[in-house]
Amino acid sequence: MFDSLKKKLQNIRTKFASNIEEAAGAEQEPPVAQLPEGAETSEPAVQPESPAAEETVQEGRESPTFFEKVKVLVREREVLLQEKDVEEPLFELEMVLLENDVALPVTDEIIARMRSDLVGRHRKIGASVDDLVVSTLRSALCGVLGEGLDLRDFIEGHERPVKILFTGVNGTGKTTTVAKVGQYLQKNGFTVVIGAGDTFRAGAIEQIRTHADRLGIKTIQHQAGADPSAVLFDAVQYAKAHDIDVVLADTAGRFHNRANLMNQLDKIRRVMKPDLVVYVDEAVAGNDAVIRADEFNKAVGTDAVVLTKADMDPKGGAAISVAHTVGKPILFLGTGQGYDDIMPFEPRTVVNELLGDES
Ligand SMILES: Nc1nc2c(ncn2[C@@H]2O[C@H](COP(=O)(O)OP(=O)(O)O)[C@@H](O)[C@H]2O)c(=O)[nH]1
Ligand SMILES: [Mg+2]
Repeated sequence: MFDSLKKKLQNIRTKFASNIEEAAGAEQEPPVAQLPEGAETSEPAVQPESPAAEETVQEGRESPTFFEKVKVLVREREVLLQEKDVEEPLFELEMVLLENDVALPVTDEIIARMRSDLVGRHRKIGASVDDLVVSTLRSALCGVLGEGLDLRDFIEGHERPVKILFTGVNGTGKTTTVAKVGQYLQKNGFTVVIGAGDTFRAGAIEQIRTHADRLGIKTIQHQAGADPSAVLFDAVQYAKAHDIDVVLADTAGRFHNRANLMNQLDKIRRVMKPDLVVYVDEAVAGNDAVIRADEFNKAVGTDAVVLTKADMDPKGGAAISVAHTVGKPILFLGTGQGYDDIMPFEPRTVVNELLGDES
């Protein structure tokens, strides 16, 4: 997932780090070179950090060890970066983001955040300059990814049955996502019914029915060609009668600019009264997915986004851009064709994945 972007970000990190190291070197002597002097003069310099360190100090040794002093000196290094110190890596970062399908306004936002975090401020450099770079990059990326949305919390906070409508264009993975979300919710202790609301495409009812049967989820279905609002109304009635927690509504693919299908969606919304309208698109579509999601939201409203096929997307641009562009959170990433291949979108985890970092 996002391998091309990950690799490029790794290179950019090195670039930033070497520029910052250079700027810091120009400002002050390297800390190790200062050590002999500092070691003699800074008497009570050490604040023990770990219980082990505290023990050693309490064991009667009055002055800190050589190693502890190095740590303190390194930790206290500070640098005041100027625009010229980061101009080049910032430009490279901008290019990398754009090449990897991050939308222009989102790229601008990330660069602006990085610049304001780095330039003209006294920044402490810890044991490694890379830590400073990573934390700045992490906070810029988290800034554009927003908060995310935990579906379990959403369901807990709403009256049952919670009605979730899945919509978007054809072939992006709506039906598969409905099945995956069904299993995810079952595993999290919720009961689920699926409404087979794609009555338009040949074979669509059988497709969702097959998934649901495999997962032991009840499907409410009508004949092919039936009015999808009637099917989904029935699914909601079924859930009410059987104390089901969640109704998942599959629908036919549609474009926001096709009037008849959009009118049909309007009717579905009026009849089913969804608590959550989820727009599904594929991460591999990059900027197209972001533009479609935005247009869809403007045309009919969207509460959250699922991006499928993230497993096939080396770039990650849509995943980075869509929440900021549409102003709605990403709910899940689809990460494969199996029912388990779904990942709740937790911005920090995704950023850690991008930065190849577990912390
Ligand atoms: N690799 C991959 N394929 C997916 C994912 N989600 C869906 N698909 C595949 O995309 C194709 C279209 O999926 P479908 O659910 O029928 O799309 P719909 O037309 O929007 O309902 C199917 O072959 C799915 O197996 C995903 O996250 N990763
Ligand atoms: Mg479908």
